[in-house]
Amino acid sequence: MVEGNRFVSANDLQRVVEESVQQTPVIDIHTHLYPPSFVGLCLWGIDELVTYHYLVAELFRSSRVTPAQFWALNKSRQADVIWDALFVKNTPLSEAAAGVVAVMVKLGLDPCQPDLKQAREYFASISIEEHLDRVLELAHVAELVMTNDPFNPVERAAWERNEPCPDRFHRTLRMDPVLNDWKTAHAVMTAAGYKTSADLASPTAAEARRFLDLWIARLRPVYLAVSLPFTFVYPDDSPRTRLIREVVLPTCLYHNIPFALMIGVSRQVNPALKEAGDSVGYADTGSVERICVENPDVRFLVTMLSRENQHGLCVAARKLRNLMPFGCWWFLNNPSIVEDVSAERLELLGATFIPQHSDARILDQLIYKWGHARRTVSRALHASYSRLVADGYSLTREQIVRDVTRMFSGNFRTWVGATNRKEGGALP
Ligand code: FIX
Ligand code: ZN
Repeated sequence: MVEGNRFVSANDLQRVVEESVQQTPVIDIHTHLYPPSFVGLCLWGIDELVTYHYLVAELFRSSRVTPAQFWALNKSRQADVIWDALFVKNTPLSEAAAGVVAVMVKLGLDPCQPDLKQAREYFASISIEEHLDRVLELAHVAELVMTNDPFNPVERAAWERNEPCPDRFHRTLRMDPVLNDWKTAHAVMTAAGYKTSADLASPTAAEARRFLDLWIARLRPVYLAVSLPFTFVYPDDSPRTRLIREVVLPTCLYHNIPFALMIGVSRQVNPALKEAGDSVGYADTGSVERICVENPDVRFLVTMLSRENQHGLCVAARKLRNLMPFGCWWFLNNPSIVEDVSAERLELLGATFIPQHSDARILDQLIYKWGHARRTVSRALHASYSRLVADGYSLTREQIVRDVTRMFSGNFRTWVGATNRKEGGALP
């Protein structure tokens, strides 16, 4: 038997690791969630769960309905079509479908119903405020990080109305329009009175920074973020490289906040699927190394979408102390891959990475995305500790809890809060 600082035996190891992983609160560093006050943006409930874009993509493989027919339906009819095709006529085997099942079971609902009647009655009987608390408790999520886009008119209006945002919902600033669609970003900035120009001529950089400074003062983001295509190359002679060098990185340095790069998406390979139409491509980890080497005082959070990029990202992080790998993003968010990637990261980086983020778009998803992530991460951790104990190391529960806490919140807190970096403060 083991307690506190006494050594954990090989027999008890799996149970102690699972308990530690299950009981440790997490900071979910990348989601698309909004607080209840952001009406229309805060998504929850069975119809949203079942029409998640992952399941929309899967619908068209198990049904004869066409995308045009599907999009012509209203939300609840879309949910009925998906429920029938993926949960009634087929076994919910995929991770996304199994996720809905896991959420329903945790909420006391029957996932084997022929329709969504029972589930809809349940969600109609509860308030979002009480549901929010329950979901965060069930998922053991202490704080989460939003994806905030000041170029999105609906969201911009909500912030300009000063909609209340609880502290546990951390903000970010999404740079996708600035770095992937300057035409749109330039139009929004110009409409807001900033003297930017399509060709980036002066004073575009200074004006764009002024725009970001205003939104940083308004949202107090924990990081700036961008998703980048798999073709991303840094540096090159594109407007993107100029905007990164003249606008985004100086802004990160000035406000001492990290820059998150999410690299490897191939947007809209099948536009008929709308949000479900994106894909993946193998990206250049050399670009990650070069931007980190070129900017030693900027802290980078990096996740890469392609499975084939995971090893390169791990090795790059061994060379670059301002590079924090995080999460098993999107198409990697599957138990077999999360366990594999986490095991490799433990072997190459110890506990100096952030194992997962949920990317949740619907509040309820936190329940299964963290339930499944904790299960797989604890398996990878158990394998690493087992080897250590088998080699004769005396491991304590306290050490295990310390490692898990570091990966689930400590690394992120340091990354976004470390103000002493300039004085050469050591990484934790
Ligand atoms: O760029 C992103 O933040 C991606 O996560 C999303 O675009 C994507 O649609 C998603 O929801 C992945 O899980
Ligand atoms: Zn995302």
